[in-house]
Amino acid sequence: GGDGSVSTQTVEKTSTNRKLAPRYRVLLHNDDYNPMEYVVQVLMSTVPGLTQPQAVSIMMEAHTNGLALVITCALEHAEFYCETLKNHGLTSTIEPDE
Ligand code: TYC
Repeated sequence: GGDGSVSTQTVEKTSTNRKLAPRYRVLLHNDDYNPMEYVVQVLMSTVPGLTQPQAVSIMMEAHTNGLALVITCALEHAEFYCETLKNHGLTSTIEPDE
C-alpha cells in the first residue's frame, strides 16, 4: 500500500487448466436403399440413450435434407459410431464442432 508495505494475496484456482476434449459431430447421410424403419433401428442400437422419437426425427431429417446431426461427442466415440453405422450399411461423416 501507500505506507511502503508490500501485500500479497493468494487466489485459489478452482479446476482451471483442465481443458475439455474437443467435440465432433456425427452426420448421417441419406441414401436410396435403406428402409426408414431399418435406419431408425440402427440409430437406436448404435447410439446409447437415443429414443425412438429422436431416431425417427434424425432419420427424417436426413431423408428430407440429405444430412442430419446424430450426436456431438468426443472423437473416439464419434469414430466408433461412424464405423458401426457403416457396418450396418449407413453412410455418416464426422466434422469438428465449431
Ligand atoms: N431415403 C431412405 C428411403 O426412402 C430412408 C433413409 C433415411 C435412408 C435416412 C438413409 O440416412 C438415411 N427408404
